[in-house]
Amino acid sequence: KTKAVILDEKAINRATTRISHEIIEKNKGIENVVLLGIKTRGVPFAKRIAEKIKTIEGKTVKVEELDISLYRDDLSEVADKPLIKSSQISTDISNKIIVLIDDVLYTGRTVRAALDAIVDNGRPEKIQLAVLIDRGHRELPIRPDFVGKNVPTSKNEIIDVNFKETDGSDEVTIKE
Ligand code: 3GP
Ligand code: 5GP
Ligand code: MG
Repeated sequence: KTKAVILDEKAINRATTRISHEIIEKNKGIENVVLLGIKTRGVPFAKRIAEKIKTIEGKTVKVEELDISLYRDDLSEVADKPLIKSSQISTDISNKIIVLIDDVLYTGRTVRAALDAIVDNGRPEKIQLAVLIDRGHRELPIRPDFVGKNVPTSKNEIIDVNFKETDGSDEVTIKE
């Protein structure tokens, strides 16, 4: 019921800018980097990072999309098996540095499914993970390389991520 704003538009923008710089720094440029956004909101987030990288480095980084659907009982309960609906990674990812990008990291099961999809597609040089919000409660040994904000949550809380592209405004809130 109660809603608290975790990130407003400016804070989302700053976090996106910082993560973009960190991706460039960690990889000493973006020569071999491909951004892989997890649908739905990982995709607009990935595109924003690509825009920032273009502004910072003057170079275009490829953005691909991965569609993973989850069996679950409700919004806060994610069941065991994230399902890869369709994965059209159209780029040859062999020897590329893949940066997986999602809005929220929770149990880690979505990322694990994404790793399967990537590995099925080729042998990347490295895979890294960027998320806007890490809400904790991992059930697998997965940790993000780049984080917008760590937000300790209880399991019945929900992080509401709104982007202009998908929701008309930029705001991240927490509610029960
Ligand atoms: P997304 O597709 O942008 O990630 O899963 C559909 C949407 O429901 C997700 O949008 C996400 O924002 C929202 N959502 C809120 N809580 C949860 C949750 O616990 N698990 C999942 N899978 N999605 C959640
Ligand atoms: P995981 O597989 O790590 O449990 O969950 C990650 C996926 O579920 C992400 O794609 C994310 O969008 C969604 N998710 C999990 N918890 C939340 C949440 O509290 N808020 C939102 N917006 N998405 C969530
Ligand atoms: Mg998501």
